[in-house]
Amino acid sequence: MTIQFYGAPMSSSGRTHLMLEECGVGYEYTRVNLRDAEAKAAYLAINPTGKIPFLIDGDLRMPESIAINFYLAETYAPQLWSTDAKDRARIYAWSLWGISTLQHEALRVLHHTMIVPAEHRSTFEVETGKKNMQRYLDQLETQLPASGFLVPDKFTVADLNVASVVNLSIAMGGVRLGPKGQAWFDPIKARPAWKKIAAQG
Ligand SMILES: N[C@@H](CCC(=O)N[C@@H](CS)C(=O)NCC(=O)O)C(=O)O
Repeated sequence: MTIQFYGAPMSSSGRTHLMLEECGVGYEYTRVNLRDAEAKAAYLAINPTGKIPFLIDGDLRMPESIAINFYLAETYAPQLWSTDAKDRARIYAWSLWGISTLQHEALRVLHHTMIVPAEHRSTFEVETGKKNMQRYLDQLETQLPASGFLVPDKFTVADLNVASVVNLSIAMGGVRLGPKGQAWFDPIKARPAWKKIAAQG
């Protein structure tokens, strides 16, 4: 049975879309227009949380981009996973750092520059978000292993998960990667899967 993937461009589903491409597995992509009330109502019947991404693989129905990516790596792309418990711990730690620590600040900036109504936007929130994003990108710079991969010695789903959040952070402006971070990020953006998904917007 073909994997069903629900998502939309420029959203949290991007990292799952990327992961599906990295896996080279067959899947059917349904673009969900969350701004269209009728489309959203139809989608709620499939995924009651209404959030994207959402993945259906046989009897497995799951939300949460990072969890989906772990599942896809373990099931379809063992080269992006690890059989070693300590390396898996590193995959979890980096991915959760990305989604909860770094992305929290990127979303703070996003909300106060583009999402909330103008009268509720706060310069303080934007400046604090940018300051914290830079602090975390500086941590990435100092903690990147010499191998140039987050989990020593191999490219894993952790690199992909964190790169997706770094991409959002840089898009928010006012932050930059250090030389080691840039040398880690550039080859990820040059991967065929990244180029394909980026071209779709
Ligand atoms: N932590 C979730 C976040 C999912 C999420 O909030 N997705 C947004 C789009 S970026 C969404 O579906 N928003 C629609 C809604 O909240 O109804 C993940 O990483 O999958």
